[in-house]
Amino acid sequence: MKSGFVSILGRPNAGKSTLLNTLVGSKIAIVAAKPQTTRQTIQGVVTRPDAQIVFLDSPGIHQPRDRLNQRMMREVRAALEARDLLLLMADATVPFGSGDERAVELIRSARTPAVLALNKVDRLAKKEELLLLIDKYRGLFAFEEYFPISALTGEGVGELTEALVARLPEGPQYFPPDHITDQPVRHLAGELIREKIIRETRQEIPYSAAVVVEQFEESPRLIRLAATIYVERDGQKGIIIGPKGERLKQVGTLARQEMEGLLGRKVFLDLHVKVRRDWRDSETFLAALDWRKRMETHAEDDSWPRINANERE
Ligand SMILES: Nc1nc2c(ncn2[C@@H]2O[C@H](COP(=O)(O)OP(=O)(O)OP(=O)(O)O)[C@@H](O)[C@H]2O)c(=O)[nH]1
Ligand SMILES: [Mg+2]
Repeated sequence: MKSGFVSILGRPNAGKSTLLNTLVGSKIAIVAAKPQTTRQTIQGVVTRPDAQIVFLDSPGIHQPRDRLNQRMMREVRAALEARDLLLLMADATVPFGSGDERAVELIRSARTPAVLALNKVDRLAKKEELLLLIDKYRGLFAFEEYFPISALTGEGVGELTEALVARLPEGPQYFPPDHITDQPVRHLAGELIREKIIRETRQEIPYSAAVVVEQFEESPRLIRLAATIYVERDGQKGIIIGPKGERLKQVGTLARQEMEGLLGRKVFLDLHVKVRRDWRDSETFLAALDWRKRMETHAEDDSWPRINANERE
């Protein structure tokens, strides 16, 4: 048995969360076409008869401007430590820039073997560009291997997984086969609401929205949840609610439908919008959003159940 810990790192929008979902075969991480979607690391576990890989999806590597960004970069740095392997992902459809150089710099500083995945090859018209890009990266750091992939279609993901397994040490199966993530269902539910907000709104709204699940009650056929969407300013509240409440209704419907599909149960969703001025710079508010901290406080509380593979539909 081979097993180990692999962090997925890269710039915002590279496709890290998409890859995590493809690897695990279930949607556990939210995905959106706008950068800085992922705010906290999430574990995704792949178990096969001969191997178990514990992946960690991390926020995009960027220059922090506020306290939320600083916390996100702290999550990135934590994801560099005590790993067997690092997987740097880059979007092969956008030109190499100084942000990519900084990402390589971070990888180099970790002193852990790293593999490079060049993503979104399904959208790449000229495959020669891949070779140039690989040369560029090779000049900056000696990656163990280079893989063109599409996290979206799954192209190249099998080869990548085999290469990762081959480089992992012999080890135990750390988690039972039905353990696919450390994230509680309650947090994923809040994240799905946030994903719909990111997709349904524009400009600064995606970055100004946070979701707190206030109530989460499970029964065999039904999940009842109430969540508050926090925005930073009064004007943003009106935008999220939309004319005649239509945008909020749309966000709620899309989130509910996806939750019902993922959890195989009917969901009652109650959404509210509140203003919490400049919450991105409020340490107390940011600490309250940290689901790992909240799980510690609610360790004995069954309103924070974990997700397991049995719940996949
Ligand atoms: N065409 C194509 N699009 C992709 C692929 N992988 C990801 N995407 C798209 O790229 C966008 C960003 O994907 P995410 O998985 O959210 O990227 P991320 O690296 O997790 O981004 P952050 O969480 O913001 O750091 C989404 O619109 C995805 O659908 C791919 O292989 N091909
Ligand atoms: Mg992400």
